Formats: sequence, structure tokens, C-alpha cells
Amino acid sequence: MPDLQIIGIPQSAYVWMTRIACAEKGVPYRHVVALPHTPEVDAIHPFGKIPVMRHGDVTLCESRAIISYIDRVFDGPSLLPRDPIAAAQVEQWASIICTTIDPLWLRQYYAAYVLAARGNGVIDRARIEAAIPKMEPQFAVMDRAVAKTGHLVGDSFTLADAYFTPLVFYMNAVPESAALLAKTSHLKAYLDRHIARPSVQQTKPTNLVHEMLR
Ligand SMILES: N[C@@H](CCC(=O)N[C@@H](CS)C(=O)NCC(=O)O)C(=O)O
Repeated sequence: MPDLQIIGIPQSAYVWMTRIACAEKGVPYRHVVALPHTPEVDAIHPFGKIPVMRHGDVTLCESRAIISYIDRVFDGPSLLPRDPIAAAQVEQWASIICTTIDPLWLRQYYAAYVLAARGNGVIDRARIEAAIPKMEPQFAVMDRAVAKTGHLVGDSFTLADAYFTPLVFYMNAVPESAALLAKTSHLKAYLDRHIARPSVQQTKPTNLVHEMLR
């Protein structure tokens, strides 16, 4: 079997999700650290986003497509339940996380810290203040979603949790969202539980971009 490469920086939530999926399945891979819009990424993703994957002659982009390929090609436990309804519910949450949660929590809110760290160190407070009132109801929805079992679907760790845990981790890392998280009944406990998972610990990024502001 040729060498499997997961390409992208470890701080990317989508690279992290993909690496959690590999670790859960026990699939060995080489992590090639590369920023978005660099030649090895642009060669695979039409819009230069990470992660991208190489496996012999096979190249793929988009975390969900990469994880789907790895799940079918390699042996090991799947993060998708066998039950079709539960599997569809996992896909439903993964889609909601990518299309609704991530654009607000990471791209709008956490990006204020990333942009400050990469720029002049000044945090755009208006960007944060605009995001927080929109985040509050989403935190409440996600708090309810994990209330019953501590998982998004069923009572075991699925791909939905592999997609969600990195986002909650980032929310706990910066002050306004950490304060929101501290007020939740279940979401902080959800993070504490899943962050301790070996697959999550083994792949957890260090040198977080916002830490450069301290
Ligand atoms: N839908 C993509 C999202 C990937 C994504 O947005 N990656 C970010 C890093 S976390 C990126 O490459 N951003 C650069 C850009 O959007 O130009 C996936 O599931 O892989």
C-alpha cells in the first residue's frame, strides 16, 4: 500500500478533524505540514484549502471526501455508524458544523484573533461584538444536542464528534466564547470528555495562532 499523506497545518480545524478520523481508525499516515494556497495544496484543491490528501496516484481535497476515501480503502473501525438512520444523522451534523457553525465560530469570531496575530496585534472588537449575539443561540442549540448522551449521535464517538470537538476546543481557547462555554450545562463537559480521547490528544495542535497575542 502506498504512503498516505495528509497535507495541511495542524492548527486547521479541518486538518485536525481528518487526523482524528485517521487516528480513530488506526490508519498510519504521514502528516505533511503546509499552509493553504501553497504549491502542494494548490496542486490538489482548486481553491487552495486544507486538508488535501495524497495516496499513491490518488489525490483528494475536502475533509469529508478524504475521510470517506480513507474509511472505504483502509481497514479499521468506522466513525460512521452501520445503522442508516444514525449514519445519516452523523452526516447531518457534519454538514451543519461545516455550513453553519464553522462560518460563525471560526471564520467570523475566532478569525478576529487570527487576523490580529498575523497582522498588527490589534483585535477587531467590533467583529467579536457582532459575532457573540449570533453565537449565543447556536451555543444553546449545540448544548441541547449533546445533553442526552454527551455525543451528537447515539452514545458513542462518531464522525460528528470528530467534526465538532475541534471547534469547541477553539471556543474554549479565547475569552468571550470561553465565557459562553462556561455558562453551558453540557457543552463544556462535552469538550472535557472528548478532548481527553487518545485520537484527539495525539493530533491536538500546539502553537495556536491566537497565543501569539499574549
Ligand atoms: N470544506 C473544507 C473546508 C476547509 C477549510 O476551510 N480549510 C481552511 C483552514 S481550516 C483553509 O484552507 N482556509 C483557507 C482559505 O479558505 O482560503 C473541508 O472540509 O476540508
